[in-house]
Amino acid sequence: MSEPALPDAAATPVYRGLLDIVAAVEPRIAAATRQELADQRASLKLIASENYASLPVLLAMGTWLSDKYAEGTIGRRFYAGCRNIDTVEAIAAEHAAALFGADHAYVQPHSGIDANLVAYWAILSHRVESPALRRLGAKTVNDLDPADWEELRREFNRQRVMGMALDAGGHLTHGFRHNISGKLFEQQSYSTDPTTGLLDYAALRAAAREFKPLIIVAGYSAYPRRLDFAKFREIADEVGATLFVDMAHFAGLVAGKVFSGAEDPIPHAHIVASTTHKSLRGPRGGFLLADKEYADAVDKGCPLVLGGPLGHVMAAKAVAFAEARQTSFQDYARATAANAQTLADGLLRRGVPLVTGGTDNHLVLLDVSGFGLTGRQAEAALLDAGIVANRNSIPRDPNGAWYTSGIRLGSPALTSRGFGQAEFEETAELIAQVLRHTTPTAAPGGQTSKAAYELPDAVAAAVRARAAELLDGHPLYPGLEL
Ligand code: DSN
Repeated sequence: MSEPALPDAAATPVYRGLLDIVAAVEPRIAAATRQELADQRASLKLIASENYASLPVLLAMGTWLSDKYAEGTIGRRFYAGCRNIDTVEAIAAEHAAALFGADHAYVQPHSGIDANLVAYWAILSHRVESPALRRLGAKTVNDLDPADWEELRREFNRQRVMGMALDAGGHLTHGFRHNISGKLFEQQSYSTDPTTGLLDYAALRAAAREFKPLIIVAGYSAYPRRLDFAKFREIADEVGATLFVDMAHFAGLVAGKVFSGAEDPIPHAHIVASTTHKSLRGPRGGFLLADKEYADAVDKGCPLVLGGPLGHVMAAKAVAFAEARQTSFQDYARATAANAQTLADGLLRRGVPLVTGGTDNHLVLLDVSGFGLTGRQAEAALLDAGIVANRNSIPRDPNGAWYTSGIRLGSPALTSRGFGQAEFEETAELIAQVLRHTTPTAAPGGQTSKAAYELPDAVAAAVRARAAELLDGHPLYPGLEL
C-alpha cells in the first residue's frame, strides 16, 4: 500500500475509542467489526472486485457529513444548509475529473449499479426523440409533463442496447434479462470467440450494423483482457450509438495509467461509469465521467435516479481520488497488472487452464472443469484452505450461473498488502494444490451433487499455514491494534 501521511498505528487509539463507543450501545456490532478486520487480515483475498481502502479513506466515512440531506447538485439543492456538502462534492468531482482527464465528473452514485442507471438515464434523456418531446418543444425528458410519460415510456422501451454477454464476462447491468437494463431496453449481447475466448470485434461490428443500438456498453466483470475503446468508438459512430463504458473493474488501471491510448476509455467514450472500491481502492460507491455533451444530463442523476447523496462517502471518495493522483498509485497499478500476470503464468505452468489463456488486466478466470469440479465446489474448497475467491461462469458454461465451471481471481487486494511476484507465484502453487486435492462427492442421500466435495484436512491445514506465513510478511494496516 502506498505510504500514508501518518502511519496506520496512529489510528489505534481512534479505532479503540470508536469501538468502545459503539460497544456501549450495541456490543455485537463492535464485535463483528473487530472480527471482520481479523478475518480480512487472515485470508488470501483474491476476489477481483475487492480491495483494502486506506485508513484516511475509511476514517473520512465515519462522520456527521452522513447526517445531511443534499438532494440536487452543487449549488442547486432541494434542502437548505448544504454549503459543506457542496464543498465536499466539488472537491471530489474536481479530483475525479483531474485524475482521469475528463471534461466532467459526477460523484453522487451510491454504487456501480446506480452509476450505470444514471448513465442510461442521461443517454435516454439526451438522445430520445419523441413526438411528446417535439410537441412540447422540450429539450429533454426532464422538462416533460406527467401526461406525456406514457408515450415516452413506450418510446424508451423501443430503444436498444448492446453489452457483453454475462457468460463472456459482461455485467448484469449491461442488458442481462434479469436486470432492469434488460427489461427497460430491447437488448442483444455480443460475445467472445469460442476458440480464443477473446472479444470478437468483427462480429460485434456486424451485429451492431444489423441491430442499430442506441447504446453500446463496453466493460466487464470477468473478462481477463483489455478492451480497445478506440475500436468500440469507431463502431458506435458508424451505427449512431452512444458509447458507454463501465470501467468499474479496471478504473484503478486507468487511473494508474496502465491503460493508455486506445485502452483508456475517457477520450473515446461519451459517458464512463465506475465504482470507487475495486481496483481504484476507494470507499464503496460509484461515479461518472462525461464529455461536455453529456455533462448536464449526468448531473440530473439525483433525484431522478438516485436518493440523497451520501456526504460522508463523497468525502471518502475525494480522499481516495487524491490518493490515486499521487505517483505511488501508478506503481500500485503497474504492480497489480504484473501480479495478475504472475498468478496467471504460475497457474498455467501448474496445469490450470485459464479462459483466454492468460490475462493482461487485474483478473484471471480459471476453468476448473478439468479437475472434475464445479466452480461452487472449488470456491468452497479454496475457502477451507483460507483462500477467498468467487465462482464465476465461463463462456458457454454447462453448469449455469449458480454452480458455474469457473473461479475468478484478482490481484488488486493482495497487491495493496504489498504482495509481489514471489508471493503471487506461491499463491498460484497453493491454489493448484487445493484444486488437485479436491474431489467431488455425492450429496448425503447418495445423489450426484454439484456442491459436495472433499478436501483432505491435512492439505487444507498445510495451505492455510503457508498462506498465514505469506500474510504475516505483509500485514494489513500495520501497527493498527484493536
Ligand atoms: N459485484 C461486482 C463484481 O464482483 O464484479 C460487480 O457488481
